[in-house]
Amino acid sequence: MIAILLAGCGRLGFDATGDEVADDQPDDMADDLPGDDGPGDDGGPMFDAAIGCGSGHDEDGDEFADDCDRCPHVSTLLNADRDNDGVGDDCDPQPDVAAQSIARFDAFASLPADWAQSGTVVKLDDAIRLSGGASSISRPWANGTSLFMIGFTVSAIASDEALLALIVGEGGTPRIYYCELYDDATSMLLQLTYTLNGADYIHPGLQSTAERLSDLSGTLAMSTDTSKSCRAVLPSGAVGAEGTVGGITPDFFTLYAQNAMATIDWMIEIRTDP
Ligand SMILES: [Ca+2]
Ligand SMILES: [Ca+2]
Ligand SMILES: [Ca+2]
Repeated sequence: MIAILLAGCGRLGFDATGDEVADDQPDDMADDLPGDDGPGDDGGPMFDAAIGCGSGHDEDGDEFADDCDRCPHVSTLLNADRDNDGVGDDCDPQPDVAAQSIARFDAFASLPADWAQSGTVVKLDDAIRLSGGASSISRPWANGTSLFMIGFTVSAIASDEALLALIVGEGGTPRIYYCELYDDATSMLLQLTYTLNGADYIHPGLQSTAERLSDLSGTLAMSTDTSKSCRAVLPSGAVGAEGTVGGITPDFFTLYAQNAMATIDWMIEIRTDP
């Protein structure tokens, strides 16, 4: 009864986990559960105020603001991070190795100025839309090990070959590689693709998918580790393709849609330190 009364009075100093750190203190992640501080005043905002997070935007709706959220694209109750590297367990490619950082998260509540646009790029409410024959946004990216991931919806495709791709490459050269969902108008593949000359396209990794690209929502992720990988999580489940890509030292990253109307809800880059 005492605890209930305290909860009803704003929970000042209340300690649900009994660890002698009040819920509203910034070091008390364990009991910063959404809802534990009362309606409208629960774990995320309380925590945010405590450590000064101020993005005011919560892409995944878990009440941790994007800039305080250790997986800003994955709704989680605890925001737990057991290796304490700043990337939450639910999105850390090595959750027990403290080597990752969130290098970039774009919720596309706005389109940051460092994205260069090409083709038809439309800013929506909390998303961007790439449409037409060939549209993209690009920004500089130094070669290294990163995991790029997007949340997307493709609402329509042209009857021609359509694709949605994450691309890295060397500016001013044809040397690029893709992680792409490629619909050839009869079926769809998840492909790791590269070209060194802009004419020959090689697929070191390739998997068929149950879905077609049109009317499809999911996530698409590319890892730029030594062995490159491309992975999609689709309504039918996860599909992956990986292989070796040599001879490319990327200096840009691109989100690209061809013959497709693709809405990109968010993009995250999780960097792994050497
Ligand atoms: Ca959040
Ligand atoms: Ca989250
Ligand atoms: Ca971590």
